[in-house]
Amino acid sequence: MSIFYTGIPLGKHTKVVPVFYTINNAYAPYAAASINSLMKHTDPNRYYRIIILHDGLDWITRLRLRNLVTNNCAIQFKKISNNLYLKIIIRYCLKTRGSGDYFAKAVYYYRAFIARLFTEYNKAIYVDSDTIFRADVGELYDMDLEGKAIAGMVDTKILETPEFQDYVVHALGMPYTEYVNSGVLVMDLKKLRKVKYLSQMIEMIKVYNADLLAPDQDYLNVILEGDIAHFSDKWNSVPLNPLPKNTKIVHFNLTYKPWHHKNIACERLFWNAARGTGFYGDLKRQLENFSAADQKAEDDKLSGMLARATKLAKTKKPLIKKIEK
Ligand SMILES: [Mn+2]
Repeated sequence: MSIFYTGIPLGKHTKVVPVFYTINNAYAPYAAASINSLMKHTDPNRYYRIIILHDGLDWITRLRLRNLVTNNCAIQFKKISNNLYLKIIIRYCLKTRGSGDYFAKAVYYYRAFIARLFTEYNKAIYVDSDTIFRADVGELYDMDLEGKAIAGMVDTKILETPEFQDYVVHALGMPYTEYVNSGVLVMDLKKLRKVKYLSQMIEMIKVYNADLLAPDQDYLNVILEGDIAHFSDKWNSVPLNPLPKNTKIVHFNLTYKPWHHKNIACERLFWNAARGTGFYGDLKRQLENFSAADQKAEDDKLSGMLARATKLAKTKKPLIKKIEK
């Protein structure tokens, strides 16, 4: 029996869909809304296992998250700690700027541990906490990866911003038309174990020590270049108004946060999912308390990112490279 056994028998449910989130206490309210929306779109003939990788959640947060589960779903928590690789990542995060609060936290790197830590699974979904489901995640899970290590959505934000395009081409040394957003991923865990994804990333951190724009997402793209399948943006869509009918996951990426700003497209979807999670009041307070100073900090961060993208793109050779063995 796995040490993660949660006590809920599989019974007639034969198809288990493992879905990973990586969060800390601060991200828990958004993850709760995402999980709530996921639960509302499950297939009764499937069994879902939500696995939360975290750095220490307080008991009330765990309780609220546990309370979200329904009949054919289990939730389990795994604290990532006392790990040599994690120590290297934390040291790296402290030394480098990354792109500020949105990306630079060590918690984002937890997704790199999934294949290595969860050898009982051969395939899994990873999803950011700033997402809302409008369809069964099992449908995405069933996607045929055709031998590739992961599947993701080519980053639309990148495609429309020349500064980011130049960054990907020059600083990462890859075509920007191949660069995926890491907010929603289908992972072939067997393949990721085979290519030693995590140790490759650690090795590159040690060798290059590069101050990248979207660190772990950049590593993911460079390490797995050519080994990435692409899915449609209906599975990882920025909030749009009107939202195309067949959109299956809305990703409130970058500054599109309904808990910071009013009149964000698709905000109703978010608030409906947040209701009943136990975090609704906290989230409403975040919205009310978002100040002019917070707004300025956000604007500065975004323009700072563009300026850094331009600066980093001037490099003569890529800032990181896959280490061939
Ligand atoms: Mn995100």
